[in-house]
Amino acid sequence: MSILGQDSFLGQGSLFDLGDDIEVGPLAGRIRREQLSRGAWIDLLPGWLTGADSLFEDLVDGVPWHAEERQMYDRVVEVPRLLCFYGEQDPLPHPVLTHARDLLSAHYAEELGEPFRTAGLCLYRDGKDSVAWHGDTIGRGKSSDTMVAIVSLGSPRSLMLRPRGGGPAIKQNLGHGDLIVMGGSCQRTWEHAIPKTSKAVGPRISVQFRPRGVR
Ligand SMILES: O=C(O)CCC(=O)C(=O)O
Repeated sequence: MSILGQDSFLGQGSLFDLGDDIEVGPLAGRIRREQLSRGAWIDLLPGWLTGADSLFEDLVDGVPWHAEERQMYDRVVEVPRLLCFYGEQDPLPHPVLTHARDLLSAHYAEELGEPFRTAGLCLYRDGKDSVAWHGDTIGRGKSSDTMVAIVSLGSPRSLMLRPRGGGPAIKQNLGHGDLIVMGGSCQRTWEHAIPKTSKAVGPRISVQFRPRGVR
């Protein structure tokens, strides 16, 4: 029985893509940059990770997901998604994620000046799971430019971005295997969120690679 309450999440065959080999391809010449404002940007590469159906299932079943709680006024509420954080020394739950992190580190080495070191995994079980507007402002993201790279797996969800302090939001749809890198000042001058949706969406896993100290 999986954490999602089904015997086999993809038991009826591939829901997402048809490839067998789990792979991430080269980034150079394929990833495209979109400038936002105030020194923020996003890089996008749809379908970067291919053949990821079995990866998705492995992560659903193999990652030690846990719920977190937070204080909301006078109540403690459960954060509406499941989480697992892999620190610098922790082996990642699948070799393709290690490969993805290393490719990202190599591609952005000069611009970022340090490698991606940690991985935060989030499981959005359905459209009721979400994350509110925020920037990753713990660590370097608070005061200087940094990068957060996200690989999205499973059901498509919208990542919303808006300038901190006001301004129109932009919507980035993230599908199975898509890569988005938020860079420049994005964590301190913009905010991002995965809103709830009333659409009948299935589960999604987000894998976020960050440099040391950024959360
Ligand atoms: O689900 C996502 O891709 C975004 C996650 C996120 O912003 C976070 O965990 O800080």
